[in-house]
Formats: sequence, structure tokens, C-alpha cells
Amino acid sequence: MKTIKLAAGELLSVNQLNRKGVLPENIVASAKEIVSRVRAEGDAAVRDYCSRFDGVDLESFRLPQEQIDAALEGLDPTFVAALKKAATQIREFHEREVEQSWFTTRADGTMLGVKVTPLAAAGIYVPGGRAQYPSTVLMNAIPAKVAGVKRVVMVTPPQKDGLISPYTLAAARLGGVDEIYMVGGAQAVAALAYGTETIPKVDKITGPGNAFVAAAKQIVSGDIGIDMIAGPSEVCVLADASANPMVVAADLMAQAEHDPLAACYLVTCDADFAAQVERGIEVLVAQSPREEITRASLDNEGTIVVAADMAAAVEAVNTVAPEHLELHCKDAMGLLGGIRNAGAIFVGAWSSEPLGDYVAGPNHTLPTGGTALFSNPLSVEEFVKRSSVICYTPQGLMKDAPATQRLAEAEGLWSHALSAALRRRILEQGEDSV
Ligand code: HSO
Ligand code: ZN
Repeated sequence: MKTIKLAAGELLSVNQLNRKGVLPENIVASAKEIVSRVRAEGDAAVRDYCSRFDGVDLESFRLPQEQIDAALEGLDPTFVAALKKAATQIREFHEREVEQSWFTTRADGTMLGVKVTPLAAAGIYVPGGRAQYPSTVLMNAIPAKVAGVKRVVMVTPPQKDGLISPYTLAAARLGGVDEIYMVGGAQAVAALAYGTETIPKVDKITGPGNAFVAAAKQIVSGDIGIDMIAGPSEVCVLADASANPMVVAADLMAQAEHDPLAACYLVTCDADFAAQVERGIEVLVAQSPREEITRASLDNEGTIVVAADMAAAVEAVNTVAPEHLELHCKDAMGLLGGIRNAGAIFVGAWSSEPLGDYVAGPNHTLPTGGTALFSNPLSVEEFVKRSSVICYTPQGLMKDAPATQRLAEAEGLWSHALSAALRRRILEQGEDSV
């Protein structure tokens, strides 16, 4: 890991972080081509890309309903029990996010409010290949279902045998996914965005994917909704000398093992403690079956920030704006108030990030790459729309029409003024309907 030592009074600058961000132009260009072809040619283009990229020729993309219904059969019961526990706790948490429609009434009887309506259809992209994450299926499908989305559609690339992972399938079943299509990559995103003969269009696509999927999501956004463009996963551990260096080492490795590009940060005021964590990593990483990925991530993307005092350490965390933050300090709860930028905050030494990845309940789809400065975890809110509702009474109209007319006049919009003035005149003439 590289070390940044901050002098007394010095603050960490975002330029000291090795952040990459933008999608490579050549990938964006190929994704554009794939999206346009699928939009124009539908299933024929999807079938062609499936055969070219996944090496599979499928008769039908849609997984038969019986296979979804039978998803839990024959699986290890301990896995099914763990998945059910995760699903229950994720559902309980997200049920608290449900937003009700609301109305308020003014003294003149005018009613104003917000009508909340679920999206009609949501698409979840689930990566195949090396990263098979049934937990991610739950984290996307459950908030959509809790929001009241009728059609939750999952797309995922087929394996070489033309099937999908039994773990992914089990999570789809428990998460309440309604339809599954065995299509991956930019072609799957395009199919969901514009619809094909067999894959119906959705209103929004969520879920992680490789750079082609991310580029395709960016291209179709606007025509349909997307969640965030997720970058490599990140953790930042803020620790004082009261923390256990082995535990901190394990937590950094838990993020590093996701991806050679995953970024781990250790922020502390104690350089000796940081050295103990590094020694801990050396001991533990040699035992990991994912040693290569873990090492690559820590060597290339790992950063230790040694701050002069706790206030500078907290500010360093706010500059990193990490996807996940762990507070391993004596007074962890006391630090919470100072944290402004973080996707998820794990308070105290017992709150290990992997608990949050799987079972705690909050969503594990979180803002990465510093976007915690302005964006939020995936939530039920992402799967609903809000419509403002405005209902005037005659008394309300009489009160608000003059200001409307005056502002319309200032904007030079004659018919705007007329629309209010006409109604006023009708009421002034003693009529009680328009
Ligand atoms: N840490 C990942 C989520 C995950 N971890 C899935 C294990 N499985 C991004 O929040
Ligand atoms: Zn994880």
C-alpha cells in the first residue's frame, strides 16, 4: 500500500488519490454500435451477439417459469437458509423506506400533494462470469418489489452450458424476480431499454456490470432510467490504536479480493498501527485462495493516510468519500456526526462490512469513486415516481390568480395571464363553474 503522511494542519487533497473514473472511449464506441443494432434489429441482433460474445446459441432467451419455481430444490439447505435470512432482513429494512403519497390542505381548501406510483417494470442486470453475486440479485430485486413494481425482469449472461448459476437463480426466486432472460452485456441493456420481439421494454435498469454494461447504461439513460454507473468497490477504515490490526487487515482484504481495481484506504493517526496492519495483511493474504487479486488491489490501489490528529483524519475520510466506511475507534459513535461523505458507515469494531454486503439489511449498491459526495445507496425511492398534485378551489384561485397574472406579464406570456384572468372573471360574474 502507498502511504500519504499529512503534516500538522495539512489536509488530504482529492488529487492525491489515484482515481480513474471515465469509461474508455473504445468501449463506449462499441457499446454504441451494439445498442443501435439491437434497437434496429431486435432479437436477431441479440442472438448474434450472444453467439459471438457468450459462445451460446439459445433457442429462447427466456428461462421457463418452472425453472424459477424449482430454483430452491436440490440446493444445500444451509445456503438456502442463509439466503432466506438475508432476503428477510433486506426486505424489513427496505420496507421502512416506503414513501406514502401525501396531501396538505390550505385554509381556502386548495389541496396540494405528492402521488407516489411504482414503476411498471424494472430490469436488473446481473453479471455472469467470475463475479456471481446472489446477494446483489436480492439487493436489486427486493427494493423494486417493496416499491410495488409489478414486473421485475432479470437479465444475465448464459453460462457455456446455456444455463444460469443455481445460486443466482435461487436469489431471483427469493427476491421475487418475475421474468429471467439469459442475455448479457450491452445487448441485454439495449434489449431492456428499447424492447425486442421477445424481451419487453422496462422503465429503469439497475445493477452492476462490466465496462460494456456501464457504457450501455449511460447510452440508454434518458430514454429509460438507470441507477448509478458503479465503479470498482472501495472501503475506507478509520482506525485508532484501540483497533485490532488483524481485524482491520482482514477488512481491507475483504474489499481488495473483489477486484484488482478495488480500492482500500486506511486512515489513522498512528503510523505504528498502520505498520501492524500491513504486517497482518502479509500473514493473512498468503492464506487466501484469492491471493493474487487481493495483492494486486492492495499493491496498486491501496492507500494509507497518516493524519496528524483525529480532526484531520475525519476530514481525510470526507475527501475520500468512500463507498464503505468502517469506524474502528474507541469513540466510533462520537465520530459519526463529523462524517459527511460515505455510502455506508459501519460504526464500531463489530460492524464488519461483509455483514452489510449480505445480511444486515441496508442496500449494498452504494456510490463509488467519490460519488458519495452527492449520491445515495440504491433504495425503494429509485423504483417509484412522484407526481405533484394541485387542486384549487374558487377561493384559492381568487387569492393566487393576481400574482400568477403579474408574473406571466413579466415573462411576456399573454395566454398564461389569460388562463388565470378568465377564471377570475367567471367567478367575479357570480358563476360557480368554469
Ligand atoms: N462489497 C460489494 C458487494 C458484495 N460483496 C457482494 C460481496 N458480495 C459492493 O458493495
Ligand atoms: Zn463485498
